[in-house]
Amino acid sequence: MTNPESTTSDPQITLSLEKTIYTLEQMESVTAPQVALAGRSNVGKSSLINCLGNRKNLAKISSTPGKTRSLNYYLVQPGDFYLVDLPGYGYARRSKSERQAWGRLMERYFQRNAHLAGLLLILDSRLPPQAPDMELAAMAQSLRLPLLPVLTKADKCTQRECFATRNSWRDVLGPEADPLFFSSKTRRGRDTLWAQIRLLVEAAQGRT
Ligand SMILES: Nc1nc2c(ncn2[C@@H]2O[C@H](COP(=O)(O)OP(=O)(O)O)[C@@H](O)[C@H]2O)c(=O)[nH]1
Ligand SMILES: [Mg+2]
Repeated sequence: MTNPESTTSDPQITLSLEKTIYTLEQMESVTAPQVALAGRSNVGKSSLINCLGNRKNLAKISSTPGKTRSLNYYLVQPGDFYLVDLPGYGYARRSKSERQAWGRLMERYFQRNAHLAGLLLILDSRLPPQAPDMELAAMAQSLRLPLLPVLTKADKCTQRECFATRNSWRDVLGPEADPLFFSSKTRRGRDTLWAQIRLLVEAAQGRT
C-alpha cells in the first residue's frame, strides 16, 4: 500500500488502520505481534500515531478528549505487526463505572494476549507522575510486560523540566523502562521510538 502523504526520511514505513475492536473475543482473534499505546486523554497519543505514520489524519486529534472507546489496530509495514491504540483513561468527566469497565478491559487485554510485545506508556513531559499512569505501569510490570515510557510534548517544557519529569519516572519505574523524549511537533524522538518499537517486537518473537 502506498502512502501519498508521506514526506520524510522513511517513506517505506506505512501505518494503516486495519481493525477497530470492541470486544474481548475480537481482541483474541488477532494473532500478529502487537505493541500497545496507552495514555491519559489529551496526552498527545493521536498526534504521536500520526507522527509515526507520517500522516495528518491517521488517528483523530480530538477536541473532545476521552471519546475513543474502541481498540484501534494500525498495521505496520514493513514488519507485519500492529500498533494498538488503547482507549484513553483518567478523564475526569467519566463515571466511576466507566473507568472500572475500562480497567477490566485493559487488564484482560494485557493478561490474555500472548501476542502483546510491549506497552508504550504515553506521558506528559510537563507533569509529575500521575496516579492512573502509575497504576497502569504497575499492572504492566506485574504481568512482566515490557514497558516503554514516552514523554511527549517535549517541545513544551524546558530541558530542566523535561529532565525532572524523566528522573521522577526513573524513580517510579526502575532501570528497565527508561523514558524517551518525544514531540509530534518537532518530531524529536521519532526515529528512536520506531527503533525501540521494533526491538520490542523482535524480543517478543525471540521468546516464542
Ligand atoms: N506542542 C505540542 N502539542 C501537542 C503535541 N502532541 C499533541 N499536542 C496537542 O495536544 C492536544 C491533544 O492531542 P491528541 O493527540 O489529540 O491527544 P490524545 O487525546 O492523547 O490523542 C492537541 O491540541 C495537540 O495538538 C506535541 O508533541 N507538542
Ligand atoms: Mg486521541
